[in-house]
Amino acid sequence: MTYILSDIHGECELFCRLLEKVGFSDEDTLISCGDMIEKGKHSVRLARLLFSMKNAVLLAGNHEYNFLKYYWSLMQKTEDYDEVLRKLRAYFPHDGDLLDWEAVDRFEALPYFYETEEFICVHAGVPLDSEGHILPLKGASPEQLVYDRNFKEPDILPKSEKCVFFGHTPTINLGFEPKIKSYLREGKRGYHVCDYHKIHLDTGTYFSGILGCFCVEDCRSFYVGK
Ligand SMILES: [Mn+2]
Repeated sequence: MTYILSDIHGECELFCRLLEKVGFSDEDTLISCGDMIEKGKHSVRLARLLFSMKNAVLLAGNHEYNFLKYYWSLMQKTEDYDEVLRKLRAYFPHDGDLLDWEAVDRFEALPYFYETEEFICVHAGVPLDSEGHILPLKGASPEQLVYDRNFKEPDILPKSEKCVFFGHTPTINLGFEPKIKSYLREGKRGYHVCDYHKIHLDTGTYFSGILGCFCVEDCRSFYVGK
C-alpha cells in the first residue's frame, strides 16, 4: 500500500503511532509532502527516522526550504564548516544536537515534487494554466511549489486527470475539520485516486494534535490523535 501524508512538523511520536495504526511494513511505501521539521519538538529525530526509511519518498516543504536557504547563506559567509554545523544545530532549539552532515545533505537532496501516472505530490500547490490544467512541474520553481498561496482554495479544482496531493495550510484554516479534505470529481464515487481533483492532507497536527494519512490503493484515510 502507498500512504501519503504531509506537515508532520516534528511530531515524531504521532508519526510512529500512525505507522503502527496502518500496520506499515517493508512492502508499503510512504510519501511525505514536506514540512517534517519545526513547530514540534522532535524535528531532527523525525527527519533522521524518515531518512532511514528505504521505502519513503520525501519532499521538501517551505520549512525545509527555509532551512536550506539559511544553510546556503552560512556557506557563503565562511569556510569554517564546524561553525556552520554549530549554527545549523542551533536552528533546531529542541533536538538540534542530533543534526549531522549526513542529515544536512539529505535535506539538500530533497525533491520538490513526485509524480506518477495517477497522482502528483507537492507541498503547497502546482502551477495551473488559465483553464485549470496542470503545467509541467519541471518548469516550476521550488518557491512556487513550497509557498503556493492559491491552490488550497476550495474553488481551485485542477482539470488534469491526475489527483494532486498537497499540504502546507491546515484544513481548519479554511473552515474545515482537522481532517484530510478530498475534492471528488463530479459523477465519481471516490474508490480510485483519479476520482479526486485534489486531496488536502494538512490536518494542522501541531495545533490539532491530529495526524492523518491517505491510502492510495483503497482511498481510505487514517488518523491518530494526542
Ligand atoms: Mn508548509
